[in-house]
Amino acid sequence: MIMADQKILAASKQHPTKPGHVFKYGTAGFRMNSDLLDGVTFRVGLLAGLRSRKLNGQAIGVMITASHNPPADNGVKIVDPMGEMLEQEWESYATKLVNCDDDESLLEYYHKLASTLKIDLSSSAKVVYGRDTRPSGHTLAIAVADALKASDVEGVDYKILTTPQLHYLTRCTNTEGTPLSYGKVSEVGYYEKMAAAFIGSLRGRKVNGQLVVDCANGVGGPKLHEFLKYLKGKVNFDVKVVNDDVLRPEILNLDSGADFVKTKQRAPPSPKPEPGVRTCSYDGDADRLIYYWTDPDTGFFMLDGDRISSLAASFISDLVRAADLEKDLRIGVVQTAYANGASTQYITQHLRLPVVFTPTGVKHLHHAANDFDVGVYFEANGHGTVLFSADAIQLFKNKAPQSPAQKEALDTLAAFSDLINQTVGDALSDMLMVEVILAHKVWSLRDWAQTYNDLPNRLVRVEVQDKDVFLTTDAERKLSHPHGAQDEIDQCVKKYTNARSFARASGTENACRVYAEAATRVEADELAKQVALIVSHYGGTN
Ligand code: G16
Repeated sequence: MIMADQKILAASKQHPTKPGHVFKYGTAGFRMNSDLLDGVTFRVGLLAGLRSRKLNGQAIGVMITASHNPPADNGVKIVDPMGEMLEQEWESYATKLVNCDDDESLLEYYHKLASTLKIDLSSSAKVVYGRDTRPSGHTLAIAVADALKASDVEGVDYKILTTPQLHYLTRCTNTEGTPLSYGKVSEVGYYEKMAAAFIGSLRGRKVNGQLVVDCANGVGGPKLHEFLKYLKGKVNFDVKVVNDDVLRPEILNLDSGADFVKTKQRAPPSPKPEPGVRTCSYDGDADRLIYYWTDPDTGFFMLDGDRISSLAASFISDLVRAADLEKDLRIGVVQTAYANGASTQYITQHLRLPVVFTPTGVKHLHHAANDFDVGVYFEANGHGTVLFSADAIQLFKNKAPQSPAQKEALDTLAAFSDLINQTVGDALSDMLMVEVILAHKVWSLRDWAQTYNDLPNRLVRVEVQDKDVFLTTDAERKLSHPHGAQDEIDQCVKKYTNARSFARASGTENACRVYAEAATRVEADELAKQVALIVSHYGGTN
């Protein structure tokens, strides 16, 4: 046996996978109780090295996070060179590699992949990696490091980062020194870029009043504090950071954060919501964002991913019109089945923009958004961004303006395209984007909320014995399996006004999700309950 193989075998013995488990690269990589992840993460490290070698030594990212999941969970996912999610075909290689029964079959499959994909195992390779604040992240990062060392891959450990920062660093590493350079290859470079683009996009407009940011006691807290230092003395941005305690890992995502706000449809109980104050929540790894306020008269009001999407699409299409680029650029919006029907109607009928639907998972939305010159994509849960094509960015920077108004629109678009993270949804960048738009429009959250009325909706989590029996079709809007379940859902939906409902297995949690919307709150709640019962019946109650 050659030396290189011996090194991999020896290292693999230090990081065994737990027998009796089947692992799957899901919506956002492998995600589960952290006790099960050491061997999985080691093998993901091996695959990331192979991917880098396959792509001529370009850096590949590995992020260790379980985002919105409870503190006991963790996860690991691979990031492609431009900061996008791992190419789908490789997800199945990852699943197979991770599920190899023992060290020998692991090595065998590793070589099989190398030979079928024509990967030269002696070529150079690089992997950059980071982790969120979960205590288990530290040992999992060691598993990645050991895999890289054993397979002779250069590794750069960025330690604690938000997920979008790791995506940013991956892209910066691969574009450094080229005309496509995305920024300085450092965390500081990220803050500097965001700060300059925020100031550039505001173009002298004032951010109105205080913004409270709930960081879910995750990595977003310390990173936001750090970012704010880069604005000091340059712009007046009054931010109060709350739920930013990362020293007590057990409170990560507890009764706080974007997922809590979206699913419970209420503000985190702590700190006590201040009536009328503009507030937003990040999730545990700071890639999702939800806005809301508590009105002294009407109570809680949420502005979720659909609202952020329509706000961005409306602002950008107005600017594109003002810049006289309407005929040159195709703007489109990407949504999933979770999008509120009223938002889709607003975008297609009021903004007159096309909407495309994909399955859940930013990897799908990102891909579809790339088909437009300006592709706005957000999941209702607050995960998303806006992608600008190279042509669009060239036009913003190089088109000769015919009037001061056109110049203003072009300059704003150019700065705006720098502000919005082009690699993945990013709570910090998205928050700055929303703040810029509100400042330009001189809007409060109430003004923003008045653009359309959401259909009342409800999202329910249903624990079943076997979530994998639920298979979907039609961009997850219908169940193809188990037979009979969709018919029952259809019959149920018919009983309510303007109603829609669907069920699907989560790709990040051991549960199914049920979404329902209808003309009234009572009907939406009732429908969600009925469909949840159907799901429990077909999936076997836990
Ligand atoms: C991940 C994905 C999102 C997806 C969410 C929930 O988010 O990146 O695209 O919407 O999981 O997915 P599922 O319904 O399949 O569990 P995060 O923020 O948890 O990484």
